[in-house]
Amino acid sequence: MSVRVLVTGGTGLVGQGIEYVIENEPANSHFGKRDGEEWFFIGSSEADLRNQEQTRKLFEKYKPTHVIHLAALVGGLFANMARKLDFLRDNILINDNVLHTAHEFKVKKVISCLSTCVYPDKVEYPLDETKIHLGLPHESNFGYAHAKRLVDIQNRAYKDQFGDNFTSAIPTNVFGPHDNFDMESAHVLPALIHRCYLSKKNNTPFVVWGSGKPLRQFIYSRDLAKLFVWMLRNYDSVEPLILSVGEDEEVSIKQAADAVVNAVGFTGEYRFDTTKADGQFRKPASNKKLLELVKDTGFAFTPFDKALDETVQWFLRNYNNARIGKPQ
Ligand code: NAP
Ligand code: GFB
Repeated sequence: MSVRVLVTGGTGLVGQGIEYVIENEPANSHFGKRDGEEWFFIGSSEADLRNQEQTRKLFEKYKPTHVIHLAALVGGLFANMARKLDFLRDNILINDNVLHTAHEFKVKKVISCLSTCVYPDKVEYPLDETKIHLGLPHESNFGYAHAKRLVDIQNRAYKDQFGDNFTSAIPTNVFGPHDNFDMESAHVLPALIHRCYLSKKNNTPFVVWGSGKPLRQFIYSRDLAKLFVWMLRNYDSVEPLILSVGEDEEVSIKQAADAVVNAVGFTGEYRFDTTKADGQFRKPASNKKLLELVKDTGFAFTPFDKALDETVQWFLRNYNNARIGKPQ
């Protein structure tokens, strides 16, 4: 049986992580490409998924049997705070078009991508798969968070009424090669890597935004990619699945910034701009369910410092083609 996997958002951080894994892991292994599989990694230049007709044309072209749906308007804290309606509307349009077209084309499985920032801001920790809808998300990203929560509701409705095998993954903060390094819209690690690189190059102070006190869990895009490949082949429940490093891997933004300073080799002045927002203080996620499911696959997380170093080396090698925003 031929398997045709369409990866929407295939040109982004997570999508390129999956393409790297499929091309570099041993063929027919747990995470490598399997005989009879074809993988298609698409970006917005092929189809604007906010547009229903363009979405249909894309499915007619690739006739996918399986979809990993990653495409989204994505950004860090400050982008979310500045564009709550865009993050709500764009993602609702993209998700509804992809899920309904997948339903009409009788796609065998769709895995969509939520985020741990969709969880309620005030809930008993750690976060697990049962707590998504138990309260309002953090103020800073309620647009994105509600659009993403709706995917879980849509999956359940398609399953209930038509039996569609639609499910979702819930990653924590992701980092790695091919990320968005534009300091205005990026997430914290790519923003700090870019800013620290410029501070070293221009001999200027390295400034971290906020107090440095918030806590985060960071998963390497190439580790997350393996878990998406595993889910595609082995996970058939509508229940979302958290894809994260352990709770004990939670680090402060200060510790993350220290690791960036070390990876970039910066020795100059380093300070915090506390006029900038801290956002949600923490969103500690449990990966207990995941570890139980992948215990026989030999999967292991890449140590943070090694993953960060690989990301910095990729950034330095690809600075001229990377997403860096306005030239500095
Ligand atoms: P990214 O690097 O910004 O990539 C976004 C992808 O979506 C790109 O391939 C982009 O295509 C595509 N896209 C955006 N708008 C589109 C549109 N209107 N029509 C078609 N394609 C569109 O994002 P990412 O970090 O890889 O995120 C992938 C998924 O992971 C998203 O669903 C995101 O919500 C989720 N997630 C990310 C994080 C994180 O920390 N990054 C954490 C949790 C969950 P172009 O390249 O052509 O623009
Ligand atoms: O990664 P980040 O933008 O997203 O910010 P969130 C994490 C923390 O890093 C915040 C601090 O406490 C920021 O104050 N920070 C320090 C910085 N310096 C910087 C910087 O230069 N840029 C950025 N961006 N942060 C996002 C959600 O929340 O998590 C998104 O808004 C998405 O919707 C993403 O879900 C995964 O973790 O705060």
